[in-house]
Formats: sequence, C-alpha cells, structure tokens
Amino acid sequence: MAIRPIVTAPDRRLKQVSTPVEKVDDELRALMDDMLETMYDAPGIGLAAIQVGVPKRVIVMDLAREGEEPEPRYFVNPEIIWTDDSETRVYEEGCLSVPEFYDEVERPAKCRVRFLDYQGEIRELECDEMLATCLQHEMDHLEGVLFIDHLSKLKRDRVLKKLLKERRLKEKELA
Ligand code: GNR
Ligand code: NI
Repeated sequence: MAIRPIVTAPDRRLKQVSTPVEKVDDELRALMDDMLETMYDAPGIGLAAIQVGVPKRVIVMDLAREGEEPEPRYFVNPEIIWTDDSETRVYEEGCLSVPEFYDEVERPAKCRVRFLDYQGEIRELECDEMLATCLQHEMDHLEGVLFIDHLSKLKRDRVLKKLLKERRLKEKELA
C-alpha cells in the first residue's frame, strides 16, 4: 500500500470523464488499497481515482466517525439507478482537490446505486444522509465535475484563482 499525491484544482485531469473498469482484479484492488490509504492519510471521507490521477470509475469511502470501527466502502463502475428529486439535502461540502474551501451544495437527499464491490460482485445500495451526499460528490468526480461547479461562477473563479496563487507561491518557495 502507498499514499499517492492528490491532484488539486485547477488541473485539467480533474475535468476528465473517467472510463469504466473492465475487470476487478488484483491490480485494481491495489489501486483501491492505495486510494483508501491516501484518503485516510488526508484525511477525507471519500476519494475518486481521478483525484490520484487515475481516470477510472472507482470510488473509495469511509463514513465511520473517529473512534468508530473503520468501514471502508468500494464502488467500481457505480451507476445511480434512482434518485428522488422531490427531496433534497443541503450540506456544506469540501473536497481534497479543492483544499480549505467549503460551501453548501444541494443534491437529491436519496439515491440508489448499482456498482461492483471489492470482489467484483454486483451490488445495489440505497443511500441517504451523508452516504447520499458523499456518493453524489464522488460520482461527479467520475464525470469531471467538482462541487465548486455547482456554485456561482463568481465563487468558483475566486476559489480557483486563490488556489493557483497559493500553488505559484509554494513553487517559488521551493525554487
Ligand atoms: O473528505 C471529504 N469530505 C466531504 C464533505 C462533504 C461532502 C463531500 C465530501 S468528500 C471529501 C473528500 C473528497 O474530496 N472526495 O472526492
Ligand atoms: Ni472531492
């Protein structure tokens, strides 16, 4: 297992549409192990493969609270097969690829997802609360969408400009 560097915005890779996984094999499981370790180290509650630069439709997640038993979840080729648009949930989201910025995003409160698990078995799961919010945030990553894309252009551009400025500053310090 290894911690991989997390891609942060602005970066063209984060706009890529990820491609379906053909087979859940040991190589893919090694990627999922690395992703989970990277997510725990960050720390975060979810991570999409593109956030470590791999454009595959893979998500890892763990919503267990601190002090609780870890509860790793793996979603390969996830598809949202049902949402109820009549009920929404607003949550103050953050993203490891948009460090130190948080804002409210409104999404469907519930959804049903079909996916392959760590063993490559097909599964379905009904999601609500944090699971629904986090899963939809991660599914967005697979389509090249960040949570800031749900905000106004003004807010989005302000965040991206600040992140770019910070990156340039850091590069200068290292030079
Ligand atoms: O760690 C994370 N926290 C979070 C909080 C609210 C809504 C979504 C998330 S996901 C985020 C990790 C991440 O960037 N996943 O893509
Ligand atoms: Ni994210």
